[in-house]
Amino acid sequence: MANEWWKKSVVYQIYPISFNDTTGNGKGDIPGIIEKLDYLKELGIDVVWLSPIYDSPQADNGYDIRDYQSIYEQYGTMENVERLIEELHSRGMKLVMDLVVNHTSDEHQWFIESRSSKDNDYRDYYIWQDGKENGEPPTNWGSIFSGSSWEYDEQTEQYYLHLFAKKQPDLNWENPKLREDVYNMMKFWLDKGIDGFRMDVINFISKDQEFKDGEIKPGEKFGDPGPYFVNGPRIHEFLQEMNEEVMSKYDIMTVGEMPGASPEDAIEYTNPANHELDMIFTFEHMGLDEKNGDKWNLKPLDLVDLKENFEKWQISLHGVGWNSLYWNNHDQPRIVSRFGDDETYRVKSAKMLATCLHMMQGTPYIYQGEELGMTNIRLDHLEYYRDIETLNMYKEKSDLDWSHDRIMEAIYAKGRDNARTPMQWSNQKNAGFTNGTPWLQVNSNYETINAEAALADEDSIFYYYQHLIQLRKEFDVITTGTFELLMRNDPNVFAYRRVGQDESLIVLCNFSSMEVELDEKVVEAIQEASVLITNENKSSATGTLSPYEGTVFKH
Ligand code: TEU
Repeated sequence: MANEWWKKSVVYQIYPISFNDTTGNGKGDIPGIIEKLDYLKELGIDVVWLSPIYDSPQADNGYDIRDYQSIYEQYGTMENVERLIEELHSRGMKLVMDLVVNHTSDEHQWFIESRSSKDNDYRDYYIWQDGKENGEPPTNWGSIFSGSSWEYDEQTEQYYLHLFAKKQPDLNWENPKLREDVYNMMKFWLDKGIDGFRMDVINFISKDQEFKDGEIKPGEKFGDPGPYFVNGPRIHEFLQEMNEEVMSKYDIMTVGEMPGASPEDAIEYTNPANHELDMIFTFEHMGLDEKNGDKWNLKPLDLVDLKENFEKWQISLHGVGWNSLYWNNHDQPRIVSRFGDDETYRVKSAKMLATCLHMMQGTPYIYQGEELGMTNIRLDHLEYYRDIETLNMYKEKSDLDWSHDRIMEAIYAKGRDNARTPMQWSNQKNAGFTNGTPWLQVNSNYETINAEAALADEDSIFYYYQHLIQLRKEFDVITTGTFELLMRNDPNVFAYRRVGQDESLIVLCNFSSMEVELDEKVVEAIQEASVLITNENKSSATGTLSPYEGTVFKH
């Protein structure tokens, strides 16, 4: 905790299956990551967050773990991971691993034992309940990946809980033996020299023990279980225990993935005085383009909502917690397709979006390919999609009478495979990702959008990110300054001021394809200022912003 190095760090997320394949099996691997470390160093990142590489039957690309302490064969070996740690450390970079302990795979030894009999020692490692008197599941809860969140098991005639897929049974955190095993597993990895954890849906681990039915929202078949496990009754106790047993003994960073956490929750989780986590991932800004809490129910973004949401997080956490900043990860569509323009203004809008995020307070996360402005994909047939969430959702929405076209539009806008298409390294076959058949189609735009082209072009998105990362190192105002939203009601301009001890910044971002006027007050404020970074050919203040312009002024 001592020096809080993660406050000045920029993290790069690698989704291993789609990063770089060295064996020709169509899936990325650990040697493939090692091959690209100089590329990451060139970008200037400090920390790599690696999505799960553990042994897994891959029902959810590794978020279903069979063995926490061995490596998925197709990704490589434990020796490869040890070498990855060394190679990162020798370049001055760190490694954060994914910690998935809300659930395991149903093929995990604990679950095999647990389901074998009611008196097995591992029975209480998972959440088993009797059905209702009529034989229905214990509660009406829906699963995040569609259907009921309970699965009946004939062997012992009880149901087990799975908030995600059937193959992802939820662990029972009420059981102290389970908790101890998790802490020991964490120490196993930390003792290997890793530098922290990204904790998968960690605010879901404490379940209300009453197991009551949830509210059924209009148009839905199942009840909403959220109130019974999101930021559940014992969550702070569990995290404090984990901190005392594990985190407090190492100099590491932790980030909790937390759907449904408000800024008030985030302060509790990340205030150093509480001894829980260093930061969390909020989902609020990712939910502004959906209706009724259903990500597939599309709604255009109102920029004012986005601005006010960031304002709330920036101001609430200042001095009492810590933000993480992200536009993208392996679960979200590509930001340039979502809030930018992935055609005419692809390069410019990608830079603008980066500017807007990277000038805020918090630890920025860059998801593989974001630094190239990689875009969403539209696959012609449902069968080309691989993601379990997408495939299950298709069935569920069809049953609810959504038309094929409506569902496909939702997949094009929000499907997780948008983020998971192979990394585009070059204009060679399969974008240089593999010599074999890629596990998911490569985006056909790889001939122009690829790392090789970006590295050869000094105006590329890649070098723009590199510059933003350098600025974060150079100017303390970015990490410590206050935040003030400007031009609050403007529907196109996201403008804010950061004030620090030695300098202050005015960040101006145009989220539209039109030229826009700036407020007089803003124009006045930037008169004497110099341009710190811009995606426009601009060296001094003007009264307008060009389409998708992002410019930062500094005093
Ligand atoms: O995601 C948790 C989560 O609730 C959502 O982001 C989810 O992926 C989905 O998009 C909701 O519509 C985490 C992981 O990031 C995700 O990849 C896993 O599938 C999930 O947990 C289960 O481990």
